[in-house]
Amino acid sequence: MTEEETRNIVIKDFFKSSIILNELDEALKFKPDTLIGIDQISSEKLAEYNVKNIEELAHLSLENLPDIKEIPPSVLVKWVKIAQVLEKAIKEKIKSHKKLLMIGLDNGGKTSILAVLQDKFSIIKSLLPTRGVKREKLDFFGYPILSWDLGGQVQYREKLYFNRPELFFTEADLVLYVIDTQDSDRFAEAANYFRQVLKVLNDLNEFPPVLVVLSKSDQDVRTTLEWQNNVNAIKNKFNNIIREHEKTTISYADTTIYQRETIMQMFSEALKLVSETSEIIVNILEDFTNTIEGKATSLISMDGLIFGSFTNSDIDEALLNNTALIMQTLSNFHNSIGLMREPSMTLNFPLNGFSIRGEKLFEYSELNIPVYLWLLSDNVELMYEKIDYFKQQLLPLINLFL
Ligand SMILES: Nc1nc2c(ncn2[C@@H]2O[C@H](COP(=O)(O)OP(=O)(O)OP(=O)(O)O)[C@@H](O)[C@H]2O)c(=O)[nH]1
Ligand SMILES: [Mg+2]
Repeated sequence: MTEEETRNIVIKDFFKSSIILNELDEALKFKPDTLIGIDQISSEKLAEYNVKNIEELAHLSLENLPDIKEIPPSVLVKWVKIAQVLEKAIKEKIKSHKKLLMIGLDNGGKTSILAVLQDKFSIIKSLLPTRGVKREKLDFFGYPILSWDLGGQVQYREKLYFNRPELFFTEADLVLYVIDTQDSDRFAEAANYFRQVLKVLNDLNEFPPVLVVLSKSDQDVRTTLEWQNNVNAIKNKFNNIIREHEKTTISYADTTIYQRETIMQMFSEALKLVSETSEIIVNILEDFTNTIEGKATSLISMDGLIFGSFTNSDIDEALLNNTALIMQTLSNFHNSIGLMREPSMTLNFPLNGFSIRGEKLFEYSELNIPVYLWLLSDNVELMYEKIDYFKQQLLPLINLFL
């Protein structure tokens, strides 16, 4: 199957089965009720407000939605967002890869993070400082990425990147700015470089999301007061710089190469910054969690990519995600010694009055990686009432996410 054909199938998942899709861009001219989840009566109502097709639905302004009695505003918002994601996917025909820029001082841990992402643990010990830029194709869960690892030694920073910034800093989909949390002597230098990078992006009129990676947050170090002070010092410095750049979205994530899951979680965060579909996934999780009276839900792939989580309590979210990741590791081990994968896994906490259950929803990418829906609830059985509807809404989004 060609890539084009694959994309068509992904797009087709958003539509009811009755449509025939020949040319991708034709799809935008279809009536709203060709989409799964929009009924014919609502579609006719929308037409009265001059919204006759998916493109027009995507172009409604979220700040100023028409007041349609028969369609609750929260539902309309959801439809508009889905139409927007679809329009973007179709118009771009989805770029063949995403460009990831790894930036930071020398010895910060950039190349090591890329090695862990690719499970190349054995090369980490023998890594040398990166000379200039190293470009590499990564396949992250079937998500095609072109990483640009900008060696951080001072000669490259001063003589190469800022002399011809357009060669390095344009068209990035994501910037990971890596800073060594244990090297407090160099925080000022790292902040200075960060400021230069943001300035050059700004001058080029480029505003990719930026994730500040707090690297070398090793398990034994994290609990020390010194490390916590270091992280606060970094955030203070960086937040000051960020304030000068209101168009750029920035967040933080800490990692250590000694715990692969920290790198996976960081990368999941990063992908959420890049992908607009993730917000819709969280909306759908919210809907689902509320209808089945759960405390927290998460959608996680078997190799640890968290597509989205919903909860009203951060503690519940941490409890659910950490438990789920460990149970998945256990399941991977069972699988590796030849056991069949269980479609459902439950951990009961009878004294605490709740359970955590993971339910396999589907597999994604050509690698057939299982994706589990995890639920923390007093009554996990309720999840089965709505799960099919939920699955139908999520599947096309997951395929677009990647
Ligand atoms: N303790 C600890 N050491 C790390 C971690 N990540 C990387 N290192 C070590 O830090 C050193 C530098 O790592 P690199 O990945 O080569 O750093 P880099 O940012 O690519 O450096 P340049 O290529 O010079 O820009 C290596 O000795 C790594 O083993 C981590 O999470 N914890
Ligand atoms: Mg390097």
